[in-house]
Amino acid sequence: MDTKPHILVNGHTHVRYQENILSQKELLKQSQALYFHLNKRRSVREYADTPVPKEVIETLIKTASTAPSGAHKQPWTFCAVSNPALKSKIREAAEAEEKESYESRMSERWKKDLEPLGTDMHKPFLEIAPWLIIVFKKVHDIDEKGEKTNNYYVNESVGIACGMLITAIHKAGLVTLTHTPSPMNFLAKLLNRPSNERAYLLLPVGYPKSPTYVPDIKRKPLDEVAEFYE
Ligand code: IYR
Repeated sequence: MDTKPHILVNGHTHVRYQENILSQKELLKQSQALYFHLNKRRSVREYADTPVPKEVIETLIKTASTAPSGAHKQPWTFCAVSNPALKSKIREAAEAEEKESYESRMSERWKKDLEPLGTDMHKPFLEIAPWLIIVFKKVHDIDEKGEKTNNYYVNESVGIACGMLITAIHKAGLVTLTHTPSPMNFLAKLLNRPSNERAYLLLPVGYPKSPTYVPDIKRKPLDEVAEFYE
């Protein structure tokens, strides 16, 4: 058997993948344990103001940044905000957009669909949660010479990274929600982001207020979300 630690592909080093092969019994156990745990995840809108150490947030972001991306360009920036004055400015601007959305931009049908979730234009979590992570997508990059370079499948890549961030936050015992004030360009202005970055998603991160209540939603069963072709 060939057990070289690395090989060359198109002149580039490929290192050996560190495989982690489990027995079928263990495979089932691990996959079920993760499902059981992730099925408890809920979008939480009420937060405790209990601090979360910066190192935890750094680690969560490093985890998200392990996501696969088009041509491994990692076209994302995670902006983590704990500064109270900045959080207040974000809340003020987000609520101004949300007011406009709830009062005139969103259709009656859309608002009806949101009724069971109990959302409205008020976003106190933007000030109460100890951290806000604002995820920016990089529509292109800029090299050392100031020239534009390409990124690929940017929305897919950043969406996957956000999914991994949400998973990491839940696994750490913290909570979040996917907040999408729309339009989101006020975030690039408030955070002084360069012209190649666009706000993609805002995730408050913290401990849940206790007690807090979440809508009694049901998830679709497997046969409604999957088709098998065997
Ligand atoms: N962006 C608004 C509205 C909203 C839209 C959807 I779709 C939701 O699932 C929840 C809320 C807000 O954040 O309130």
